[in-house]
Amino acid sequence: MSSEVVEDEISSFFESSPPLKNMDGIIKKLNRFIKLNSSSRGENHQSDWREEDRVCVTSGGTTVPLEQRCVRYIDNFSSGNRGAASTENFVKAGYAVIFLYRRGTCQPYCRSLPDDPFLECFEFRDKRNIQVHASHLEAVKLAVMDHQAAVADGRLLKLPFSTIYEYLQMLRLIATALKDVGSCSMFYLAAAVSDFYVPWESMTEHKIESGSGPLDIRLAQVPKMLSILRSNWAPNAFCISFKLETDSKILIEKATKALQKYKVHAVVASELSTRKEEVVVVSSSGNVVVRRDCDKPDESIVEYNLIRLIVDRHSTYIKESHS
Ligand code: 9Z3
Repeated sequence: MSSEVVEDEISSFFESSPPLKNMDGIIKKLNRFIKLNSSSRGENHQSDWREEDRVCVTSGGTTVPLEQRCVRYIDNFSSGNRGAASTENFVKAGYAVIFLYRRGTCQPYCRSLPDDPFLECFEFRDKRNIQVHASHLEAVKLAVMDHQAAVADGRLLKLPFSTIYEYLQMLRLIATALKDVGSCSMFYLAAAVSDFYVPWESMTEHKIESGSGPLDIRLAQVPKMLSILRSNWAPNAFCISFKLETDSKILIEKATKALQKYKVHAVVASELSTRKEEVVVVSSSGNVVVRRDCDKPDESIVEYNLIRLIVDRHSTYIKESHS
């Protein structure tokens, strides 16, 4: 498909999308966050941006509404665990993180809390006071401290989405806002983005009637935004995309194709059932298998070594683009 056709498809996707609620508020938050993490380098410097690293981490799955006044939608498996764990490690590495996440999925610093934290973490001391249960005290303390420090230092901005429409419009806003940051910015696209959707104009407004027998719905292909992100939205940003397959035999071949097609700097390839154990980072400098190591506390999640590798590659990229 020619690049003009792709661009036309992308334009018509955005033109027909329902407008983002609170777009102005999101833009304000974004600009404030990006400014906070930059400072003027003085008159003798060409750029306004201090060389501080910023990353947009996308996380969780996008929904595909079936009705405009949505009652039903198509969803996918993504828990947001990878995005949340990666965000924590990027903050540790000194990055300011824009965490674009699916509402209701895993949050940074909450991974070690029980799934139902309010019910399990707290207990009544007396009728007026509740306290954290001793068994969860350390985990809650760490989570609250780390989260507050990241937010207070201006290192974490959380922006939620639900639908494919919201996700892609917000990604475009973030890319546009980060454009001037150039090579110091990174896109780490771990969200599981729907490949198919119901175009807004062909979607029924009201709840689909259930009494009229089997339902036929035609799903259109979601235009691949990666190409326009790389070519127009943020051409100088370091870009990491993700590939997920359930058949390990085709995983590396698919990831390699994506690397070449979208000209991203690396593709992180995961197989569904082993995604928490290992990933393969596919790039032009070869393929690297990254595993977790349960014997070392830090390395017990695959994201620890993964982010170290990605941060290292990003530093090299920044140096090369400034030389
Ligand atoms: C991923 O591959 C992520 O690593 C996971 C993380 C979604 C597997 P969890 O959220 O899982 O921790 O449960 N994300 C991208 C998956 C994807 O849909 N990629 C598209 C594809 O494979 C390309 S954009 O075609």
